[in-house]
Amino acid sequence: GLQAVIFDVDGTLADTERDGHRPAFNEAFVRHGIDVEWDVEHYGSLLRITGGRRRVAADLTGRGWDPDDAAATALDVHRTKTALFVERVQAGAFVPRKGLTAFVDGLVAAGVRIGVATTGRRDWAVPLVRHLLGDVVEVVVTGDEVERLKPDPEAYLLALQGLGLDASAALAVEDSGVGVRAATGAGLATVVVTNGYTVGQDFTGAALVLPGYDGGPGGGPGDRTAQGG
Ligand code: XBP
Ligand code: MG
Repeated sequence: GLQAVIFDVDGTLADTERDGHRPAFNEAFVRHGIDVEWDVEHYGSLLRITGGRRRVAADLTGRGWDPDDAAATALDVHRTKTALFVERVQAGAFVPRKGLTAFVDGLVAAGVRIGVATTGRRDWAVPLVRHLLGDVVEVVVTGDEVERLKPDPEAYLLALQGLGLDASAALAVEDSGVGVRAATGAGLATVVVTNGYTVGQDFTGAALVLPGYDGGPGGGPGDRTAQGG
């Protein structure tokens, strides 16, 4: 039977992208004197590029920057962005998605173990996971531990390894098409809990697609406002 559930972080545990990472990137651009501001819609389209550093580099290259300059600047901007985002996490700026806490409590009560697989940076991901889920999480795999970011399955494979389980004994919970490819690529049955940025993406291979943890509409953070998708 089911022995563990492995959760993605961004968009799955909390609504961290639109009002979290995005403004932190924008503040980092300001601090580095770069005249770039990512609005909600543009950031949504950039989310197909995983990894904040790669996302910045791709955007700058798209604006005509030399690729080497873009890569070097992305490294600096992303370092600043990470520090800013850690501050937001420490300030308690993020809350669990509606219904998540009850869902996880139910799993733990049923003896199901909890893991996390993100390819975001460890500096912010570990404190955020502790803040959102407390100490029920046994294994946290982050972008610092993998060679290849999602949609590569590496993060999920490492999480399974950390739990000592085969994919057949676990379930993944994701919010995005990129995440579904990573999780199913690791052989995991995958439940998608959509949000405003991800609803309508290609979830081919997912076992189930839900609008929220508590079933009904309004269960997703993106339901607070229209975000496109
Ligand atoms: C989410 C990402 C990350 C975050 C920003 O990854 O793609 O890039 O948007 O975090 P996942 P960083 O789906 O694996 O959670 O800036 O630390 O990359
Ligand atoms: Mg996600």
